Amino acid sequence: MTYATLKVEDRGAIRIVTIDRPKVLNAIDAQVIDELAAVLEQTGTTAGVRGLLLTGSGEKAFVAGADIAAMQEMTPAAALAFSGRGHAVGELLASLPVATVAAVNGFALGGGCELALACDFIYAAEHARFGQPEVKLGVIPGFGGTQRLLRRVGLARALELCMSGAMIDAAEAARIGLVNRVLPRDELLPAALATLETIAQMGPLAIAKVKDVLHRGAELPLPDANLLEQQGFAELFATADQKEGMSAFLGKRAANFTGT
Ligand code: CO8
Repeated sequence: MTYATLKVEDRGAIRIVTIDRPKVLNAIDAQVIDELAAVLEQTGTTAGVRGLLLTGSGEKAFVAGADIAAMQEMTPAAALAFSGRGHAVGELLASLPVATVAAVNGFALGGGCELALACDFIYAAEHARFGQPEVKLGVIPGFGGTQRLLRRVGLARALELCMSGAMIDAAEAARIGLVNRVLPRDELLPAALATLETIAQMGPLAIAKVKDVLHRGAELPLPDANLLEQQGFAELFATADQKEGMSAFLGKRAANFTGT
């Protein structure tokens, strides 16, 4: 399948999705959203894909936000629909049964920061910049930013970022827990790929389950979240992968997981 706004490449078991509108710093318009939704839906049902890396074209930007020119004349109803489609992409990312990494290779502003936040973790190049500058445009984040940022960095920092519109550098983003790792520019994609390849060696059902338990558990009261963990732990004992993983360990050999 080919896309007008995305480059999609499978490198072994890892799918690399690059948002490819460098002339507008990879700004997200409706076509980007639709194509992201299509590629994510397809990824969720493709057995061979065991990890997803999301990045932006060029060296300047991951994504500099939603496309301001495309939003300028939107009515409230159109803005609601656009935001809803953006949120659906965020949900698709969060519910993918494989690990997702945003490799942030420059500006991640507005919708770009929000898109990165919908990935399981964020790796950033040293020159990357993060921010939620929507208030400078007279609006607020509409792609999950207020809520995912709040959950990742806490209320005080989310309020400061969303209300000041200020940009922070990669080191500060790591300090506040928005970013997992900061890397020299040339090491960003190799490091993100290496992490995804390591995760791809694990039992795929266990990876899907632990991601689901963490994402869903984060929204539940602790007793309910702990119950979710217990159920997930127990369910995996009905799988061939649990038998294979434990007998491989005890037999001092590498596990051969089948995802069953
Ligand atoms: N939308 C449209 N075009 C953009 C955007 C954008 N978000 N960002 C940059 N561009 C364009 C510029 O207009 C410029 O085009 P041209 O060459 O034709 O003049 C080109 O990209 C290069 O940009 P600059 O010349 O501005 O480059 P600088 O290095 O001077 O500045 C910045 C880089 C700081 C990143 C600057 O471009 C900037 O501030 N961009 C806008 C950032 C922003 O405000 N983002 C938030 C947008 S609102 C949002 O994301 C809300 C999301 C919620 C809904 C989502 C639902 C899916």
